[in-house]
Amino acid sequence: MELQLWKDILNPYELAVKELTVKFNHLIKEHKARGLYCPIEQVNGRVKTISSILDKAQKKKNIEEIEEKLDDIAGIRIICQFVEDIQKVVEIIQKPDGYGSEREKDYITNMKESGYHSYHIIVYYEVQTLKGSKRIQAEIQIRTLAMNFWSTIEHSLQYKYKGSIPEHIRLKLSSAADAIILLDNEMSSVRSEIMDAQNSFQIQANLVSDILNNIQNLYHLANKGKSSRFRMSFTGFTNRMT
Ligand code: 0O2
Repeated sequence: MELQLWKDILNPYELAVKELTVKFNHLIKEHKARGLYCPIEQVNGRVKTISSILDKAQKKKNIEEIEEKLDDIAGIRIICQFVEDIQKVVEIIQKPDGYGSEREKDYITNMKESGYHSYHIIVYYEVQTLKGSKRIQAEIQIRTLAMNFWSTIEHSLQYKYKGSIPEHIRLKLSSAADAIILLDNEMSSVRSEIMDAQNSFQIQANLVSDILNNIQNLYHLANKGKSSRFRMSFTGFTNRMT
């Protein structure tokens, strides 16, 4: 297939990945601005490469079939701090005014043989393009930081060994996967301590940002003298705090 044709096919997927990433990042921002804990720590997105699509689609006969059967051409990865956050993110996505879910794969309760842990939700998402609107599938993978660490390493090894990872490395990966479960459980057991620490840090950061905004507003309101006095005393205050 010609490159231009591939570009035409993949364009809506790129748009979907961009839009979904912006939306989830905005959710993080909104939580932070309100001093609330966000179950989403990071969001990444990618469009599957042409070679990876071809690898996976070898058996499919035409492009419509590829687009229908490959549900992860548009991929969003949501990383959480704690394993409990995964369910909260699933609920956000499944909300009636959320994205809805077409299919789900719970590789957390049912770990893959490789040791892979993650929760996958396939959603339909509508994008507007020059050619009109298009409803496409996107795969949202939700996992903890620890699960993501394991999966990133394992993915590179799959690539290096072209899918046939030697047995001794597979055993190591399998015990590393067990360690990941243990690590996530240990972190969950001190979750409230960690969240308290993060909350007070966020409250302080929001307070500093509010004060600086107010000083800036004073400046714009032409109260330059007052604004400089506040700024100087605030800088002295924050220097004493650090
Ligand atoms: P890439 O490079 O991330 O795009 P299915 O037909 O539904 O049974 P499918 O479509 O492979 O099989 O679905 P599955 O198993 O849910 O996998 C979808 C994606 O999940 C994979 O995409 C990986 O990103 C991730 N994944 C699944 N299993 C593993 C695993 O054992 N290790 C790692 N590291 N990731 C996994 P791709 O196309 O394989 O890869």
